[in-house]
Amino acid sequence: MDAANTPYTAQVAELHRAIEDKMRYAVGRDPRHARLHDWYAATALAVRDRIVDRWHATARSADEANAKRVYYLSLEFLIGRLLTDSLTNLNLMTAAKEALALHGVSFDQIKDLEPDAALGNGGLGRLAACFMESMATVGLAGLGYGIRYDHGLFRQVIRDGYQVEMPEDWLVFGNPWEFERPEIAYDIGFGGRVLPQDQPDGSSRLVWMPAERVRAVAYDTPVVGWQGTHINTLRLWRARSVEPMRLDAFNRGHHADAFAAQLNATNISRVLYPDDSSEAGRELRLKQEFFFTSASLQDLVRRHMAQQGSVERLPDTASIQLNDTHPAVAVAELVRLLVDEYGLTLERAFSIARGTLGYTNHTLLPEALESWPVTLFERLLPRHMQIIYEINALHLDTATPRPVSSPELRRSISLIDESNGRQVRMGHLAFVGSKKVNGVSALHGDLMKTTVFRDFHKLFPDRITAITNGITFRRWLVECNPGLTALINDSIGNRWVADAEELSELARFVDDTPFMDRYSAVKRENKQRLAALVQDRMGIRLDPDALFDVQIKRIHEYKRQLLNLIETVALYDKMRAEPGRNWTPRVKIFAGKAAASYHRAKLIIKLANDIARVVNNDPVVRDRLRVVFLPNYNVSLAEVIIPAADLSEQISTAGLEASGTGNMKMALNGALTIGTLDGANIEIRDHVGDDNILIFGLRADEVADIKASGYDARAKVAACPSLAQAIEAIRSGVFSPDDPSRYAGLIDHLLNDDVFLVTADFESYEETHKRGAALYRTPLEWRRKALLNTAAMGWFSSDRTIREYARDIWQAAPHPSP
Ligand code: 26V
Repeated sequence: MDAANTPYTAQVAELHRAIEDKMRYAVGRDPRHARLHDWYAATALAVRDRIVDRWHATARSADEANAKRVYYLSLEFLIGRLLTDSLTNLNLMTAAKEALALHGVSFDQIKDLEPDAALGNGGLGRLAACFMESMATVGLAGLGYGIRYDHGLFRQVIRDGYQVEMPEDWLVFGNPWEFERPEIAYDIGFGGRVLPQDQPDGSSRLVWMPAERVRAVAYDTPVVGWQGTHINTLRLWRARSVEPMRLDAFNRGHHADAFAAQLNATNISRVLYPDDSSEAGRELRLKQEFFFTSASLQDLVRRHMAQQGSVERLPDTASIQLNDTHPAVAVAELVRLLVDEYGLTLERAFSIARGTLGYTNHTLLPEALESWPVTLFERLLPRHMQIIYEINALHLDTATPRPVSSPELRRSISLIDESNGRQVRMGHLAFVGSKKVNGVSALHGDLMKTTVFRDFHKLFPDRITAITNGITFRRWLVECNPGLTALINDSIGNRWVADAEELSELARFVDDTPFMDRYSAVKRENKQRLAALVQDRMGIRLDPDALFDVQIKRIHEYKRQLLNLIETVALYDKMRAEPGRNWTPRVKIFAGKAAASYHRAKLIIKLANDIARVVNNDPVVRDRLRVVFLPNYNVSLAEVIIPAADLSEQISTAGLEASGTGNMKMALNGALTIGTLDGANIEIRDHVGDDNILIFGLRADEVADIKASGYDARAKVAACPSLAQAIEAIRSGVFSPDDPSRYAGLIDHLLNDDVFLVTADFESYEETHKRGAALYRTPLEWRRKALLNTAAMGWFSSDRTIREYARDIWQAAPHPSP
């Protein structure tokens, strides 16, 4: 059945029937006794059926067109839910709602029963999910490769104000969106030795004899593009043991031993690493990286061989994008496959690899740059270690445009860091093995050239590019904000969904009162929806007319939730000191997870909750200030918060947030940004204009200067009374009477070594907040600026980002819709 060509009433009837059939024959339940979860499962399966034919047709069309394949290798895909996404992109949402209603079931009741696929930590993983959807939308033959974790990112519970991590269990009720492919499986080796082996022709070559083998089994999930014209694949690998069990051990009564290998193997795809943690160097993580990289490369080389018959043309038929350095071992693994399995010379193999691979860098933070001890690498991947040495020699002696003779330069660009007990530098490996290395915003690209990759950039001046991130407007406007979508469609039609720059047409409505009234009404409804959620989950009542001031993202010192909290306290102090003043009512909304091992970030969560408790129980500020920390931030929660935001907090220390994408989502949904000139904030300002954004604080170059000359936080605090007072309140236990010294260490650290320049930016931040609050009191001005944000965000569609990758990195073109 082709949904697009079927009349609406027939669509409803067919879906109604299909859901009932799925209920009986796939879920196995009598519809009269079905529970809500059964209705969710039956609906998802019925929708999946409507995907499959076009999915197969897309694959055939890509084959027939001989389309260049784009492979996106990522350890993280932060997908969220798929029911609303699939129905929207298939244009079946209204019909599905009606079909369910005929069964006496409301769509809104079942959609929340779908667990989030939370196979990612934050921005990097969500970007991968947006890219998959945009590749399908623009018609690229894109295929995502990753790991099918049994458990995604931990569920965050707030107990007594503290974050507690609970295991996440998204697969307990099964996953209706995926297809297991037991026949698509590859063996992945670990450990063992590399031995010379005599060949029949008298020559000798090296052969890797792994000590251990683990099997990677494919699970495919269709990725539906807008209007369902192209449907691509996300292929996730699950680890199985090569042998199901050891029967001999079992028969001897050694029951645990009989399954030991199975357990060891399956551990590889057990859990997602909470990546933003400071501890690194765990063996299992390196195993995960090699596991999915090797399976993916074996799979794509096999596909290429089946179609082309020779590995030589790989760079013409395939582009492989490495999402950060997590799959950087691909450089060595692809060379190994080409040399050891296809008999190429190392030079030829390396040249093919470099013609095929691209690498995206997502952070400049030194502690986040991956490196592995040579000893660990050698033990797990002995053949790859040899190949990396050979690539290093080639790169240092011959492959660079100029011979690299200075020992200092050789040290700085070597793949091996000799200064730190010998480490393999994965960023360097990815750099030398890629045709292009890209940053995720203009500023980030520039900083890559002057900081981490400075010496590389001198040697390879054409390699670094900057392609600014984007977001898919289907999920981050059409699906999460139906009210605004309807208003936009009524005003300018719906072509903008595929051609986001058309949103600029909205600018001509700024003085159109009926339109603007509706725009305000939509925002208010979205705020009411969020208020209802907060009331329901936390028992806190929010005033939908207050300014909703939102900071939602991973908790990290560089993102400076602490700056926001200190400003909250300063505002609280002022409201208490002058309760009679005409304050702008404000709700401070926080959400985000901290890495389990990141103690200071977890203490910041506790501080947010402590401040919330005191403020929300203080009758003096009632109805003017509320503080909310919403637990368990994930994609689904973001979909409720973002449409309700008035003010978007993007306040990282300039130079440290590579891009940000939450900034784009909130601006698109009509929030004003309060932000530093960092990452994509700079480009958001360029698009929305200086008048429609609240910029404050030091710029990246000023941050660098201040850090170079030494910064004295105490002097700064002494000179700013509101900052001094807020800090003293936190330090002395005003918000932690049960344990007055709880925050003494946190505040001392801030005063002694304010690494992220919280105190340096405070005054300017507080001042800018005051401007924002004043502006909010002239609602017509505020909403005018909000609309101009929505209207100016078209460029930040991930469709644009993907087209730039296709043109500048992948040299890949869309193939016709099937
Ligand atoms: C990882 C780590 C690990 C060690 C401790 C410090 C630390 C800090 C950050 C990270 C995350 C690195 C990868 C990442 O998620 N980067 C984000 O990528 C987004 C998509 O490009 C981008 O919008 C965000 O600005 C960037 O932080």
